[in-house]
Amino acid sequence: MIQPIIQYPDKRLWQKSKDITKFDKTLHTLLDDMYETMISKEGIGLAAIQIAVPLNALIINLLDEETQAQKKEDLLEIINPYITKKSGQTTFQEGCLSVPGFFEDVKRYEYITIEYQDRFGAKHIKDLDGLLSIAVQHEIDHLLGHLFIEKLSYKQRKKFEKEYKKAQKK
Ligand code: QAP
Ligand code: CO
Repeated sequence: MIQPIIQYPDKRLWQKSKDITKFDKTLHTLLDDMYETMISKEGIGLAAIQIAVPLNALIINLLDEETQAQKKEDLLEIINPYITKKSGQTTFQEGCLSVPGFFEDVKRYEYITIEYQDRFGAKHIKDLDGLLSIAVQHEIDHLLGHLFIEKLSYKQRKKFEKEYKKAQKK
């Protein structure tokens, strides 16, 4: 089922999510709901807390390079992730379904290594680069209770506040 997405400044976005211990039907329903909700809003990444569930689960579904469409077979479901290596620096114009309509350049690590589990509890280790590395860092920040707008420069933050106030008036 499509679930409502929590939006800034909802306090729940600042809470730390907890590790998942049961890889059961409840988890599978959560992951399926996250996927439906993300696709319905044309997102490429979503953390469980964005649909009000404070658990360490995130999904990513980047566009296929050739067709520019999202293929479900490319869907990554990442449970209980942590970054074990990070290096380099890259900048990308990020957005977030919890901060709709706002996009700004954010600095991230270029390369990361993550350890995580899949929906069945099996453990995986992956080296990531490119947009996938950026997306995973953005979503892991959600699990830790952080939003990309916290990483903005003073000038970028002023732009955000101005645009946010303007959008509220409508
Ligand atoms: C996270 O973000 C991400 O404001 C996923 O009006 C960010 O899917 C991954 C979206 C940066 C990689 C790089 C945002 C859609 C989607 C909006 C999203 C909007 C419509 C954001
Ligand atoms: Co986000």
